[in-house]
Amino acid sequence: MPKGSDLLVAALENEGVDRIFGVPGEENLDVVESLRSSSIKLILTRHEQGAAFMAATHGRLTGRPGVCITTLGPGALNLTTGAAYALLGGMPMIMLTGQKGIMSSRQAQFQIVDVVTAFKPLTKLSRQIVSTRTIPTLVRDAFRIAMEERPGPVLLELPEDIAGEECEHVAMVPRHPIEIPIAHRAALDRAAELILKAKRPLIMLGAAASRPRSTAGIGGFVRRTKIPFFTTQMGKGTVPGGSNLYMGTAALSERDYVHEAVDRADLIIAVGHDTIEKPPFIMGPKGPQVIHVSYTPANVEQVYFPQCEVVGDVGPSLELLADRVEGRLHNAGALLSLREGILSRIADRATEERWPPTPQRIVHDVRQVIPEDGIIALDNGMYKIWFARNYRTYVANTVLLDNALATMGAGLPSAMMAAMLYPDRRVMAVCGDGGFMMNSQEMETAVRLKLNLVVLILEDSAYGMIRWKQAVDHFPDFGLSFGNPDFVKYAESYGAKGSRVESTGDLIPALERAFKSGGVHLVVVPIDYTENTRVLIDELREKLKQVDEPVA
Ligand SMILES: Cc1ncc(C[n+]2csc(CCOP(=O)(O)OP(=O)(O)O)c2C)c(N)n1
Ligand SMILES: [Mg+2]
Repeated sequence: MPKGSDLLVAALENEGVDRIFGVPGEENLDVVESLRSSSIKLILTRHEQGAAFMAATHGRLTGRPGVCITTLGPGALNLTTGAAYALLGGMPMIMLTGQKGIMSSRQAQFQIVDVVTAFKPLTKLSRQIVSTRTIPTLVRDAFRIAMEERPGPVLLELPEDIAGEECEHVAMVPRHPIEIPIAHRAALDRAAELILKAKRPLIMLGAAASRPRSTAGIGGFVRRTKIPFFTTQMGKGTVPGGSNLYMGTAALSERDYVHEAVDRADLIIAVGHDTIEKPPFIMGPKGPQVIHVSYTPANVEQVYFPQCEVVGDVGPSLELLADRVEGRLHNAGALLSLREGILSRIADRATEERWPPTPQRIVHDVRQVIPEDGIIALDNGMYKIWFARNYRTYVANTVLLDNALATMGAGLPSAMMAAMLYPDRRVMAVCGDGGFMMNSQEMETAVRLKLNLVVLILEDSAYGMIRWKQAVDHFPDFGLSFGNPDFVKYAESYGAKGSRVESTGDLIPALERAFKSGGVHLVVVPIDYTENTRVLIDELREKLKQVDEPVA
């Protein structure tokens, strides 16, 4: 006779799950036993947070939920940051947590936390499984909810007595495809009218534009309308940055060079914008009108209140919108004359020899060693702004950055997931010395899994972004510096390789050597963060003083 845990694992197989990440506890042992004879691989991590970041990234990259498993109480609570990462980032994920038995209680309240309630604000659905018979339907429902727009995390708690209970076999619920409806004709007509009237239109690609299902249709819209576009941090790559319509990425909310185009636009077609991102521009009473094109309606914010909405499956809806305006847009390229000025100033100092290297130089050199389909996964720190601003992308989802929860600690686990899914592509984690140490224990997991992965650590012996903000706000330098382990020895102690870059000219060769030697390779380079103030404060402030002439 099957047990509850057998039904759970069969239901996961029914969903096409091939890996589960996590740290089991004694309450999960029936599930572990059921996994042993299943087609699903159990991937142990060294902290539950790493498991959640990997599972969420699986969802982000494939559109199908990644799955993670933990014990009750302490293990489950270690998933909170990963749950928030998936919730804000719109990443489908299933979290399976154990619990003490619910039919009798032989350990009183030991380790018991109301996990289901604790996760309510961090998930789309958080439920306890109370009977074996409901397992197939609950699992099917959990996957549907996690995947449907807006995607996100779901938690299912399986008490150990339900997991171990013998039961009749219950049939699985077959999967079937679900199409997302296309936007209403009236909405498309209204949007087309605004686009046809616009004198200086601009497209913005946001976080939801990077969903695996979105990317094809969006490229077609940009090509057919020939309207220049910029991206948010999480919208990078959906349309190649090599396109001659790319105007830049809004890594700051205002005043950056890309905002020269934004400020002059009279219409912004915001594709897939999700206001969980730090605002890519600030709407005001006088600024451009905005058409919101996405899977879900816009939420109204002080800084984002679109005047027109096209809600539906983004790719096919944009195709219909392009049908209405293609060949009739006389002002499509009105803002293009700004492009060269924006991009050339962004590239400033990208090849400077200074030691330690500038952020611009590091971004430039990383781009040289990553092929077009290679993936970089960023942790959170000051360098994220520089990568968002300066790194050109050619393929969707080749820059995995988190501009939603913006948590530290996700860089290494998300890169590991990318390396598991795409073993033939180059994958690099880019981490600060602070963020790397938050989940550095997953180096052991990466070595055990025999991943090919380069981890680039940018060393400033500080929580650099906060230290910079402290200086910008005229506080004295205090409380944000630390010491580091010897990263080369640290890597070697895990059975990985390690190397330290000793001159600016050695960064590219060191990264090349790391990729060519294979396995897990940690490369450490110091970074000169004086550019943060020189460019992001002084230079941009100076630019503001210049009188901006309208372009058309
Ligand atoms: C989990 C978490 N804790 C704290 C913060 C706030 N925070 C944002 S960036 C940062 C410093 C990052 O330091 P590091 O990883 O060394 O990168 P650096 O800015 O120095 O390049 C901190 C503390 C955060 N985003 N996430
Ligand atoms: Mg640092």
